[in-house]
Amino acid sequence: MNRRALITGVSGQDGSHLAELLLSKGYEVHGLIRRSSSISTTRLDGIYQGPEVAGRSFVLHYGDLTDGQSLARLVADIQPDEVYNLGAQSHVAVSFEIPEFTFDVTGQGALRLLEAVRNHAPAARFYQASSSEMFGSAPPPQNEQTAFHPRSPYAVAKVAAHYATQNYREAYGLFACAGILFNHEGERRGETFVTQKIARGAARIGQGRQSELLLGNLDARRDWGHAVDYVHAMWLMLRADAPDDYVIATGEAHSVREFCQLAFARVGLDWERYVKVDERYLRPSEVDHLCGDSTKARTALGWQPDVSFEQLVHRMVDAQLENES
Ligand code: NAP
Ligand code: F7E
Repeated sequence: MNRRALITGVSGQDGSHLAELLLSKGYEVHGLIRRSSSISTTRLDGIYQGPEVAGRSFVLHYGDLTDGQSLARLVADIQPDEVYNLGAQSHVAVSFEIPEFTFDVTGQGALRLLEAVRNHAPAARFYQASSSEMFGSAPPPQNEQTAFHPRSPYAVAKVAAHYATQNYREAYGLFACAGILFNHEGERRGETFVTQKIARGAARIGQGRQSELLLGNLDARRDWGHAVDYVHAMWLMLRADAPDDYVIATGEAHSVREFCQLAFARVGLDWERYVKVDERYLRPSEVDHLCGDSTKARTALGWQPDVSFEQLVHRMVDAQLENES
């Protein structure tokens, strides 16, 4: 029998890569999507199977992390072997604008899904998408022992979801793991995250379609990896003998400024001529420096990233150049 997985956030960057990975391993994959007035499943175009496909291995279901009943029904009906909770209002800056909604989806949503698993599929293995944002202003390098100091409503919600995951493991014996993933990007990254904004801006400016790029804090430092490497780590965590939490990171941090320099150099331009700082993109409280120590995952899971920082920047800019042509 094929293993069966349920993925929330399947239409997002990570969800689409994870669905592809699991399908390639012979899983039957079920994905949760929200109803939207316009199509939100373009990242899934390559794997979509309509209801007319007999014995399909990829099935989308309507549901929402704010609707506990829909989650309970889906978990009860699907009886997944593995549940990956990737759904979230995942934009840090936006979380300052819609904190209640962010907490409902990103924090309480995880609790609703854990409750659905506990009640309807307690043997399922559960993955929670925790985040390096939980470390906030804790100095680098950050690892599993580092105390959290969240700096945004998004990060506060992720801390709540993280502790809920640990609590369901301890209280009910669920095989529940939290992956504390540092920033990971790629060709499918949403357009308002800084890396894609820069990749797209550099490509468009290089093609003469845009004249300048407005950004916020250029000094922020992040440990940026590639999403394909990181979804592999999620899958590895659920293969371990016992549930645990792991930091996933490259161990290298770069500033937003360095990302700009490499991205514009890819199209033969000097970034300083085109990038302008606009205070509207500054955050009420910022996370200055994230750099992860993923020794535990490398040792216990045998995980390591393949894509370097330079390769990541080049792949993102090249994809944007193709999009725009
Ligand atoms: P993403 O591209 O923003 O995808 C988020 C997904 O969540 C989308 O499929 C979105 O659906 C879905 N979603 C939003 N609200 C929902 C709701 N109310 N009910 C159900 N689904 C909902 O995020 P990502 O970069 O793939 O990240 C995946 C997960 O990892 C997120 O939980 C994120 O917070 C976390 N994380 C990301 C990073 C990173 O660097 N990428 C690092 C650490 C942790 P729509 O398509 O309909 O909007
Ligand atoms: O910002 C600075 C900004 O929005 C990175 C999410 O996936 O990773 C992501 O959160 C840095 C910040 O990602 C702009 O102030 C400068 O310091 O790309 P970002 P993030 O906030 O790190 C974590 C791990 C997650 O879990 C989240 O879900 O870049 N920055 N200028 C800017 N950021 C944006 N978005 N736009 C700018 O114009």
